[in-house]
Amino acid sequence: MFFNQTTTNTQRDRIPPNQKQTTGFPVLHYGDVPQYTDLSTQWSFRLFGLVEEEVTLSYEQMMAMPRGGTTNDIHCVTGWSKLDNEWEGIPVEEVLKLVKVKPEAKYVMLHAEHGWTANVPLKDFMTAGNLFANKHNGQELTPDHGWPLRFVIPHLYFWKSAKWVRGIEFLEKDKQGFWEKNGYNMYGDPWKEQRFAWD
Ligand SMILES: Nc1nc2c(c(=O)[nH]1)N[C@H]1C(S)=C(S)[C@@H](COP(=O)(O)O)O[C@H]1N2
Ligand SMILES: [Mo]
Repeated sequence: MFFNQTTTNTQRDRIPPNQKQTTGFPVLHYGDVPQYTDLSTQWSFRLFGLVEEEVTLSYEQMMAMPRGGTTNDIHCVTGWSKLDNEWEGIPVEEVLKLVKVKPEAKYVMLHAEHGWTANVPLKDFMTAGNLFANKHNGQELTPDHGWPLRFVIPHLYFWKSAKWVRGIEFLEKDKQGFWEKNGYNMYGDPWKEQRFAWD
């Protein structure tokens, strides 16, 4: 399925408070960009935690999944917003068909390379249009933007959109991810300016 999440608002209404529009595509992350020489042996994608049966996919299996796309605006907590991003990849709804999530699961933790994590409520994770992207504006992602696969959840600050994503953990209780442990907000709604823990 293809979504366009940008058409409902006028251009001005699309920039959340205290954000500035950028036309570039800044690179922002903690740590080193992962290097891969062979994705079939160095990469896998794991669904675990509160599921009936854990599933691990190879890169080839992930790329063979049903595909979709979404066009949206992204908002980094450091103050830049980038409008009209076209993402392509595997919709969350397709990934969720691979497991039976236990009813007590209410949160997910996105796990990325090097142990980096980000937490989001399960309900937000499942929002239509969210996807595991391998393409941005028609091009394969570059390594610094998350190749081979990144999560995209545009209605929260962009730090929740884990680059180099390697798995989803289903949890009963909310838990801090990497930036959340470093003082950032557990939820991160850009329209409410939920930047830091105390916001
Ligand atoms: N694995 C990982 N993903 C990450 C981050 C990170 O440090 N590590 N930073 C986040 C932040 S703060 C932002 S703004 C976006 C930036 O994505 P970009 O570099 O493609 O613009 O990635 C998010 N995903
Ligand atoms: Mo960010």
